[in-house]
Amino acid sequence: MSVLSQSTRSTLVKHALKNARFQFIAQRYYSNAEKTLKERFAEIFPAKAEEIKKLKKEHGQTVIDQVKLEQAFGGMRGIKGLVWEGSVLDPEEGIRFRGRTIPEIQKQLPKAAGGDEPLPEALFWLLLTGEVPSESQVKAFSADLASRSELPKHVDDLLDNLPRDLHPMAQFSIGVTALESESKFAKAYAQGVAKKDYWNYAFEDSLDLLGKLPVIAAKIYRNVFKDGRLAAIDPNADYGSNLAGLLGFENSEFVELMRLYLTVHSDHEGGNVSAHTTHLVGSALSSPYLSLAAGLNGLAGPLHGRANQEVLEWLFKLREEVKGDYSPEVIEKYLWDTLNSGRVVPGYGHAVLRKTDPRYTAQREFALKHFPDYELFRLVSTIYQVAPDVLTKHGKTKNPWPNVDSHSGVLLQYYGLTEASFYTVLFGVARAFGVLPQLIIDRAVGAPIERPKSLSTEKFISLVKSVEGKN
Ligand code: HAX
Repeated sequence: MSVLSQSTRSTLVKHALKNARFQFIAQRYYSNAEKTLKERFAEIFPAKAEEIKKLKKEHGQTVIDQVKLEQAFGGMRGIKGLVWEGSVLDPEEGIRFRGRTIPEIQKQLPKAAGGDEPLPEALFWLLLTGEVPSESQVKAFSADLASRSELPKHVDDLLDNLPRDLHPMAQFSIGVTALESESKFAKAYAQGVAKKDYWNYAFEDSLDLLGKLPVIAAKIYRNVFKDGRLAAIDPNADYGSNLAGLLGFENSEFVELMRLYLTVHSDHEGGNVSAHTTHLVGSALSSPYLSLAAGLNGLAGPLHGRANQEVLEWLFKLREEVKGDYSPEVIEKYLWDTLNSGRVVPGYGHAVLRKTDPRYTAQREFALKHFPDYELFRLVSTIYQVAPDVLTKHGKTKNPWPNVDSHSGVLLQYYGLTEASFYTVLFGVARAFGVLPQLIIDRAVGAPIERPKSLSTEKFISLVKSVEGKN
């Protein structure tokens, strides 16, 4: 929704006095556009909590899924047992954020002046409320986040004193954990605040945390790879622009990349390791700081977010070995060598997706628009032509198509952010945009502590015997 001019507003109000249709438009405008995110969420969530209560009461006993033994031993793949409001992942189509595909998000969300890419702050708003904010709302929200960016001295000092060879994701998780000292939720809980008010403190912690993440990430980057000096936050700039500036990049295309990157890496429904972990730890009423730090520790794994680093390292080895020959035959041989040595092809495969990841496609389109002839992009494109066939012939993976991590590193390389071990930190900043809205919703609707049932193999054997005996 765009900002209305003063004259359009007056016309709308005049018409609204007489006409029901205009009344509706005016109501929508005034109920949404003038409110802050917190005011809007406070208006919306009681109805959501009520809807959930009614659903549980009326349909709580309906059987919605059946679990096979192979799922219990297979990472619980496909079991419908989690509630996640922000996004749903379809195996064929990919992610939808509150019902919107990535191309729709790119069209519908507010953008920075002169920019083409969606603002991640607007996505946060959408994920939390289900509504697209107006440009003026996003601008105010960006300024709110920037105003929360300052780190406490002990976190600043802690990050400055970590060993430079400690992996950036470990540093990131330590920095976020140390912010626990700032938790308004933890303090309110200790003072015995009522359950119905939890969301208010989870909301404040989440926004404080979101505001501080670019500074933590950039401090790690500047300490480990540069001179340790950090630029100041611009209180009037949007989030992506501030993140780029803090990292030390001024190129306006890189700023656009950050906006796109943060948006597409944010949310991927609730079952992935980082989202699920954040939600699980939050369900014990750990603060948003401790919950996100736990999620980041999961994101740091090579089968999850660290795959973006693995992809780059794998690409560089490939480049070294093939000495400039990017012909499909040579790349096919390299892929087989990887598979025959018992390793996975990083950036390919997915636990849910069964087609090319639309997050990959969005990044590919960014490259096609800005640097179609870049050598590494051409290499990634040739791998995209060859790898799905090889992985299909190899016959193990259920999904031979590329995922988000297959492409992100190449975009960063082009603009000079070449240090691959830092890539998952950027993913972590983005993931906060997806998992923090759900934490706030969890507290607002009074979600319970998570506690699925586990059995030993022995118990599963007797369970299987008894079930099969009855069939
Ligand atoms: N290369 C080689 N083998 C692969 C493979 C790949 N890219 N993807 C899956 N397989 C193998 C699995 O290792 C598994 O082998 P085993 O039976 O020997 O254990 C078999 O194929 C079946 O796996 P699957 O059911 O298709 O996939 P999973 O749901 O078990 O795992 C993974 C999904 C993403 C972890 C997997 O595809 C993988 O390891 N991919 C490479 C790493 C990667 O790109 N990770 C990032 C995923 C996206 C993400 O979370 N980003 O953060």
